[in-house]
Amino acid sequence: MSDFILYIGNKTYSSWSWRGWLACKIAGISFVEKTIPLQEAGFKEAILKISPSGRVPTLHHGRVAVWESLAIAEYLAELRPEAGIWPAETTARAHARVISAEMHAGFAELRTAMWMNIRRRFPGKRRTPGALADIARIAELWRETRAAFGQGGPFLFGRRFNFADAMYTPVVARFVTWEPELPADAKAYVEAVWAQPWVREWCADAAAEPWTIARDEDPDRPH
Ligand SMILES: N[C@@H](CCC(=O)N[C@@H](CS)C(=O)NCC(=O)O)C(=O)O
Repeated sequence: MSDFILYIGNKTYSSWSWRGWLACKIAGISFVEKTIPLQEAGFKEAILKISPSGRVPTLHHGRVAVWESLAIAEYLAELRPEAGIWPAETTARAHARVISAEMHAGFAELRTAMWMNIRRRFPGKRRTPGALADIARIAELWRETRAAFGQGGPFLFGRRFNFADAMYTPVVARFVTWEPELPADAKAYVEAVWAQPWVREWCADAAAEPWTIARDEDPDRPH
């Protein structure tokens, strides 16, 4: 029995859960996954029992509780420094951390306008000016990162999918769902991430989930 427990929301909708789950995969730990379906009866009370912020993902490891996605990655990087959660080289690692922090703290317009719903396709909808500005910044950030560090593979830091890629994986999912116009290099990155085996595993699990959040099924809901 694993001594790591990762609490997550529905895989279809819970973008932050995905990041925490990918951190566990990259770290190579064996962990028990416990799903608290968001918006189902009693979900908030259930989350508050395991996470003081009332949010998921939350990782429990013995007496340690870590309830922020970025902090989960940092905790696992300390426990498993060899796993490649961050790049090994200092400059690359600094860059991976800064673009991960930029994702963690930003792109609110994109996240509000084009929410994550892995099972649906809403092409062409919700191209608000703010979302398009966030998308342009993300495409630029991916381009600069790959130009500086991406040689030798399709991911932001080349061959290995690391936590910076994990931070942008739910953005990739949004691009697959909402199909905003993207430059060719961003499209190539989207395809590489979408084909990554852990990404496929999560999407297959999402497709099999029984829960639906009605609000997130309507692409024309009020902004
Ligand atoms: N800053 C947090 C964000 C976590 C978050 O917002 N999680 C959402 C699910 S994707 C949640 O728990 N929502 C519960 C709610 O809305 O009540 C992190 O990085 O982990």
